[in-house]
Amino acid sequence: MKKQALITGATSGIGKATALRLAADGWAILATGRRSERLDALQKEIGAAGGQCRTLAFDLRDEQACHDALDAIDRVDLLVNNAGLAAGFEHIDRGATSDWNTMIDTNIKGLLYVTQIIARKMIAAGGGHIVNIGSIAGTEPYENGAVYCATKHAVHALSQAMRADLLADGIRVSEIRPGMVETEFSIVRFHGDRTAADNVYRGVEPLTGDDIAEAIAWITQLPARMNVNEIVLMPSQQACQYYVHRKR
Ligand code: NDP
Ligand code: 8X3
Repeated sequence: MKKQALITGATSGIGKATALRLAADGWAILATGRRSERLDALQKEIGAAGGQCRTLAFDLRDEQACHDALDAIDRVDLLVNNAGLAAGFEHIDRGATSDWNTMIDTNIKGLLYVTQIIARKMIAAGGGHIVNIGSIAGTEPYENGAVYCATKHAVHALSQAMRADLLADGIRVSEIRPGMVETEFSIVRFHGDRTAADNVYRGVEPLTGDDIAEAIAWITQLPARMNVNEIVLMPSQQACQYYVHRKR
């Protein structure tokens, strides 16, 4: 029987790349996200390549929807808590509270709802592995990103605390904290403004979703005695949040 990997936010970017990579590595994929047409396309793509994929379309901000979608799943060997977003780029006095609620409800509360449901299944099964997608924003807060950074600080704290909570249950917890990755992230952050989104990556070769999937594929095939607590993955042109070398 194939091991099962549940990936949240598999309709785009890092989550989609991870679903394709893990399916190619022999995992049976449970792919989630809200956009069901994209999930259908992903399922077809994985199936055409000889892999297995089931899809679950729901909004993980809705606790009951998480239960309706996930309670009936028999086994999850790997949970990749990837779904998340930034919404808006403003100083704290000008940010939209609706954007703040969306980020907090998705990046923190949604991650918690899914994690609790799946952790209980892993405990019953005697083990598992949870990979949280954090960010360098989880330790390096920046101007105009207060609430997004706060949510990723929360993911960083939760990763460390859940690693301790689940230690005796044989559940490994890893956190991947990337710098710039070119996905739909910036288009979402700037509410569809492609010029503003493109400007984020101006003069830089950012990471790709495949680069992050490569790291996830590596840490999930390590021996059970070995855990990667944390990986910080950066583009070569980005030293940290504050130093980016842009080529003309
Ligand atoms: P994308 O916008 O490309 O993908 C985000 C994914 O999250 C989509 O599949 C989206 O699916 C899903 N998602 C968002 N909201 C919800 C929701 N309410 N319910 C269910 N699914 C949801 O961005 P990335 O791939 O870049 O982002 C993935 C993760 O990586 C995020 O947690 C982000 O914070 C993190 N990250 C990104 C970096 C970057 O530079 N891109 C750097 C560091 C971390 P759908 O819209 O179909 O629901
Ligand atoms: C997403 C990338 O630049 O906001 O986490 O830290 S950044």
